[in-house]
Amino acid sequence: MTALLILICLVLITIVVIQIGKVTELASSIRGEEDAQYEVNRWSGVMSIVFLVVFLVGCIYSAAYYKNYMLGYGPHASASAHGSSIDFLFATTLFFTGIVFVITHIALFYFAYKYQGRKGRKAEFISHNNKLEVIWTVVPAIVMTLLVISGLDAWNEIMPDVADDEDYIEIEATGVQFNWLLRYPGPDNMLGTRDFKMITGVNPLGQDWTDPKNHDDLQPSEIVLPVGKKVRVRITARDVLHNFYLPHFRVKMDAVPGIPTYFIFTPTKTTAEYRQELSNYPEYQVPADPEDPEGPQRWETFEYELACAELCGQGHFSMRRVVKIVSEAEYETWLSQQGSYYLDNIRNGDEDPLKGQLLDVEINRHNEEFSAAFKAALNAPDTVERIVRLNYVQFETGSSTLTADSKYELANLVKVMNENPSMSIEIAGHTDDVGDAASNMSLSQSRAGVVADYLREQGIASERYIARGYGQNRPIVPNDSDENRAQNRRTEFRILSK
Ligand SMILES: [Cu+2]
Repeated sequence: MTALLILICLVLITIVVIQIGKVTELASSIRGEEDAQYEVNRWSGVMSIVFLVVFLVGCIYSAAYYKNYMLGYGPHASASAHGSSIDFLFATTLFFTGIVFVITHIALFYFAYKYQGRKGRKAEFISHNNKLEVIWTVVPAIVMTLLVISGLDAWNEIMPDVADDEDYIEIEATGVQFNWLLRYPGPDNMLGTRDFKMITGVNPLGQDWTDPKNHDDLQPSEIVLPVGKKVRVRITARDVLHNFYLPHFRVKMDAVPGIPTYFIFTPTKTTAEYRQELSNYPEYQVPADPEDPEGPQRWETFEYELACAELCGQGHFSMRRVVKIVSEAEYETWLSQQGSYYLDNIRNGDEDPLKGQLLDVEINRHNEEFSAAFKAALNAPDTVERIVRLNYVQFETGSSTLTADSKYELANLVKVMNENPSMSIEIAGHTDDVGDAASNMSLSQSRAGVVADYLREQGIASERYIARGYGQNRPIVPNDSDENRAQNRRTEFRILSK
């Protein structure tokens, strides 16, 4: 039915158009064909001038009106060291192309008006004009050369890779449909190796866990960076083309599967500083949430952002990530709160090729724990609090044979004994309440004795320590669960004199 109606409409419109044409023809032949044509020419000429004025005024007005929406203008100042040179390049290009835009439009429409066909006027035939051709070739060539050279200059300034001796942070961003997988190098400042063949559900980047550089790598959900520090971003993709875009920092680079790219930039304004600048603009002095007029204003909730600037599929829009620029101290704090991806998600799981082996990162962490506990004990005001638990001194079940990994913790004990030559200690063994009290007592005694023997072998004078077993008499928590019993099975030492 609808189709039929549309068809009828089309037929009727066609008939109307044909009829109008016939009427116009008829009118022309009555008034004289030529005069009618000149009349149309004059009308078109006048309308060209009207269009020219309206169009140019509209362009200039809208450019001025929307100025604050453009990067580099109003509130959108750049927040990186190289950003201003890109903004300058854009402004310069806009200046020259703006001039050409205005001149060519004026010429186009004014000439159409001025040289319209009139009665008694005849077009002049010009085969060519050398002077004109030289002008319209040379002038654009000079301007283009200037623009290209200054563009190249800016590119060369922005794109060189970091030198080996430079102080910088390297992070990595991998585009995936539809997410950015971010990676930080951790305390060793080095990103571990990857291989796409190792990608699994729990190893989204295909990190090679046998590479120790991977053990401390972090995978945070947002980018946090210190202000004033050079950052090198390794950019890559796992499936299709993505684009790593930090608009406020004028950073934009394709993320290509199989071809790592990079971008180096130095943030110059913290998020807080940028918010302060935004607070000067009326468009940011409105409530961030229109539903909540009393809530924070737009400038207060502003965050820098990472976006994907390549239309990579349906969920493209969700590739937004928050970027925070903070002071060096805040950055260090944030970094120390991030857990290593490997230790939190892979360690001793099914996919851990190093299951059961003690790792350097773990040994370091144990050493740090020991140092902190020893320092606290040494400074404790009360002698009964001067106890350090040797968490990583462990024995084979039911025996007083040390496990191989106990040597690291024992080395810490030997170290502090050597560093504090007047210190004397009591080495204490404790068990849980499984089994009979008497055998627990003798087990704890022989375990404390093994630690004492170790100190003796390392050349620590024997009058500086005594070994005692307490059996199951001094639990630190009730023996009512496996975890608690494990806590009660322990070897510790008490500082008798400093
Ligand atoms: Cu994308």
